[in-house]
Amino acid sequence: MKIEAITLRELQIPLVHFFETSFGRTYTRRVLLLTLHCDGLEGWGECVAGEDPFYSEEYIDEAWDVIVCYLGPSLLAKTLETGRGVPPLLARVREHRMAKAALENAAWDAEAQEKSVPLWKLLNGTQREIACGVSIGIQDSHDQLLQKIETELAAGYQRIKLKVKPGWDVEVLEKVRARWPSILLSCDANSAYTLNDTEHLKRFDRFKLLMIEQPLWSDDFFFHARLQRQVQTAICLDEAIRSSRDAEAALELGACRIVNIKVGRIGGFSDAIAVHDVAQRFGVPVWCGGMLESGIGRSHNVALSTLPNFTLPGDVSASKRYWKEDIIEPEVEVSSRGTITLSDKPGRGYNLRHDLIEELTVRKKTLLPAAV
Ligand code: NPQ
Ligand code: MG
Repeated sequence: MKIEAITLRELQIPLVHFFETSFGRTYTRRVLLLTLHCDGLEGWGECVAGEDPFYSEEYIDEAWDVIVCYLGPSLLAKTLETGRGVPPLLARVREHRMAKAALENAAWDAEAQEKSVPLWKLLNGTQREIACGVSIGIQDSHDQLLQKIETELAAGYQRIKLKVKPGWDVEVLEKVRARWPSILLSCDANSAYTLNDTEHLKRFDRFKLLMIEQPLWSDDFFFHARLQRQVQTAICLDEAIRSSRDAEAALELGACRIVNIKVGRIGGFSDAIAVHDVAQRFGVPVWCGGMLESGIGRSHNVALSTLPNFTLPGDVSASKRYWKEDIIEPEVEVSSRGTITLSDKPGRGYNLRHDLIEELTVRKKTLLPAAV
């Protein structure tokens, strides 16, 4: 596959319902999509960076810039055998993992089409049906939250994850558990606590949560290991795991008992698979996180979730939970048993709605190889 051109697009898509975490509230997603044009094929990738550097340091305007100035030019006019050929070409640039992932995943997307195999099989996925959970943001009231949980349980989702922060935690969990004593329930703090909150976090133990996700600093696993020795609930790391080396260090330290895998945060499918493999070696389950993706990123998450050690329900939910209309056809749909079934179609398995993509696009730029 020769990379003849790369198109960047920014889409602005309003969320069906705002999404609030310990770091803030989002109403509209700014989505960065990439297209690799190679040999008549188009590989698509999504950069999941946020609008602001709050979940991690990466954000969309910076990702756009580093792709235009550095990462794009490193790929242009190159010939690739596989998606795995991308990381070495981008390695000179430090970090910027979400920007790199968008390019690498677009190459896998193209490779699956070229080889006429489903992307999930190209990734060595083994599960034909994946388990889905939902992540429910902080609401304006407890009643609104309970209402939302009821709706998602009725839809069939297998696990409910609640966003928590100081002031929206124990009391909320208390009410939810009183109403639903035995559902799979977890919480995600997005780094809202410190070790000074250890006694407070121990109070979460009585809610029998599946896990508490990233309670402490976004760059830490040393102090999470200290916390994990103090609480019974399994800690899951999200933000802090950026590579397979991080995963190995965290697991050897005992910093967590579950790992969240987001292909953007880790920097692409190759390294996400490596994190999956490290966790598997340690006997630690993984699950697929979410970044409020449009259909491209969502379909890529679905494919990744088919690997064998994705044994817990992911934050991979139906398109319609987030978007009035998604940019893929069919949309990602979740069965009444809370599962998504993989198709045998070649490539990502979901077609693009080019007209809708065009309509939602607010800026677009095509990179071409430098003239000789
Ligand atoms: C998490 N996602 O697991 C993230 C955090 C998150 C589905 O809980 C804009 C950009 C909004 C990035 C909201 C879920 C975001 C975002 C939440 C990331 O920690
Ligand atoms: Mg998280």
